Amino acid sequence: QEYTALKMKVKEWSETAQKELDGKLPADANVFFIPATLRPETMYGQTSCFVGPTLKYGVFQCGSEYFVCSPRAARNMAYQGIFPEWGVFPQVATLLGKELIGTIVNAPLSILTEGVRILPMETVKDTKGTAVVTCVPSDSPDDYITSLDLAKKAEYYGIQKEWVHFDDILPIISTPSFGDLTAKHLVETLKIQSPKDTKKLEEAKEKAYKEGFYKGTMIYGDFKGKKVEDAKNLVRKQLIEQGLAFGYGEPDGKVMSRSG
Ligand code: ZZB
Repeated sequence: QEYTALKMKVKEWSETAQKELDGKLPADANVFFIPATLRPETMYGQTSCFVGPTLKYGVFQCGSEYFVCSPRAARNMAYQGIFPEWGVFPQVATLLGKELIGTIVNAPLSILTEGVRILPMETVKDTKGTAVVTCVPSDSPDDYITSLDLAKKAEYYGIQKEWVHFDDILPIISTPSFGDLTAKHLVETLKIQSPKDTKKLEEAKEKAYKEGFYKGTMIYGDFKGKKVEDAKNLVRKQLIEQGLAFGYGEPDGKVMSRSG
């Protein structure tokens, strides 16, 4: 599974993270949240970035920079030549996802140029990607329903409703069957009520991937007018060339067990 690992630079830490990190990082450190995505062409529509509130995250030193992701992902990266020394991924701090909430990060290519917030998503898995998930409510049904839930129950989640940016979702991709806002269309037609409707969300995701990839046309960004099939790699290449992303491969079960 080849992901695009995006570099979202920290602009301002949450108060709890700031306290926890005090003395562990240089004051002017360049720190990045690293979400793993299969949809680089949707990055224009990022509205926030999710972490699992009860999951453990590490801050890892990578040359002169620092990455925030799951320890599992950092380990994998260290065996893909992403860290300067093979197999070495120095961890300078550990934080719980909930301590990171409210942090402001820069979202490359997003229309929200002032940055987006780190928000909680209870369904983030520790066993996939980097355990950091960038939120694109126009094209990801999971992101759409989670954003809706966060906006409705902002107080319960200890966040501000404005952090969710749910009100004016940017259409990025047009498809014949689902229109310009694929995720909204699927959540509504499949009657998905909550981020915990796992089965329906799985079905929605499958449908969104297929329709988007094979029939989608870009209606926003540098590759407006192009088919998603073509734009996907063009956006990925652009992000990598600008130093805003890198390739990250998910080792599959077989490879893992063979190598012990
Ligand atoms: C942005 C994005 C925009 C995504 C979209 C999807 C979609 P898959 O298909 O199951 O392999 N993701 C990544 N890591 C995790 C995790 N640890 N826990 C939960 N979700 C995770 O999943 C890959 C996608 O699931 C990734 O691509 C990421 O969300 C999320 F418009 O990044 B994506 C129809 C999907 N559309």
